[in-house]
Amino acid sequence: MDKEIILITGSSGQLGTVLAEKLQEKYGVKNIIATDLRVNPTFNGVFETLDVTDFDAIEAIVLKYKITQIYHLAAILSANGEKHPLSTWDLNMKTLFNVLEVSRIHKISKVFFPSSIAVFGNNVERLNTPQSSNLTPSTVYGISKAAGENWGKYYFDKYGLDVRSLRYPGVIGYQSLPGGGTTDYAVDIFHKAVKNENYECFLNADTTLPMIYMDDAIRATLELMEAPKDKITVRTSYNISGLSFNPNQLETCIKENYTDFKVTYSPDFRQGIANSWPMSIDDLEARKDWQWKPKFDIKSLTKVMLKNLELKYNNNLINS
Ligand code: AKB
Repeated sequence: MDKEIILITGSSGQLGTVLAEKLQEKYGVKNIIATDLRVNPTFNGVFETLDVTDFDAIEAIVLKYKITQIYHLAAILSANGEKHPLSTWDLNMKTLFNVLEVSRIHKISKVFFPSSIAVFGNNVERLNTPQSSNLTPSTVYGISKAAGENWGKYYFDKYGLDVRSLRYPGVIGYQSLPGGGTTDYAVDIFHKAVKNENYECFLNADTTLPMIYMDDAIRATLELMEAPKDKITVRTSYNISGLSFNPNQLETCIKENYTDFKVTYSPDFRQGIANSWPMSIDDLEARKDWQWKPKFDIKSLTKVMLKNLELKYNNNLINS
């Protein structure tokens, strides 16, 4: 294998924080160039401050480090995006175009672009939503992801740029905090339980959504990126499934460990977004093309989340 030097945008975000470490383990610390607007204080490795809306700045980093692959994670998520629709569109698309163009010009070998279940809208089968569903997203974030998927395919078809993508469900991990999504409750609730506080959930108790545990999400990303090129039959973005649950089911699981834990339900504008999303995902193509299989269910996810957050809070590795 040729030496890979990998640029990550949005490396201080929820997924980027964990993905950067995994890529360091795989490719060597000095070969991973983490970039974001702000450094994550716990990150150890090569970091550059980067505003991905600035084409010259990203090009300078690509040239400086002789980058061979890019994981473009920087984006504004569903709930935050609804507060500023036009600037969210500008940022999500401008950063993607900069990454695609710099990759085309400098012959980057592979690009990863995260899409999301937010690309689906009200018109799909909400149970086991198929890969090939019509995309009518209800949020500006979802619209930008649906457009981004098609731009990735366009760059592949027209320029041969090897862009690969996953439609992530809500990602749940203890290592980092989510930043402004509709599925954020499923991480916040664990922090409250471990701090012995009550939780006020912004979705109704029976709102079932597709989710994925962080380890599964990272493994799916690496398995997709390592799959032989001729196995990639979906050039927009692959559906991937982890598990599905609603806030009430998660509350019940947490209460098996924290019997006094109390959750109240006070839905806000994010309920409307969640109602437009699938309840579960059919990921047949990912299973067929690169043998995708999730490992975590609601019980194993709850166990690992509580155990690791307890360790973090007890050792003051996280602010209360
Ligand atoms: C969000 O809630 O916006 C994200 C997502 C599912 O893409 N977690």
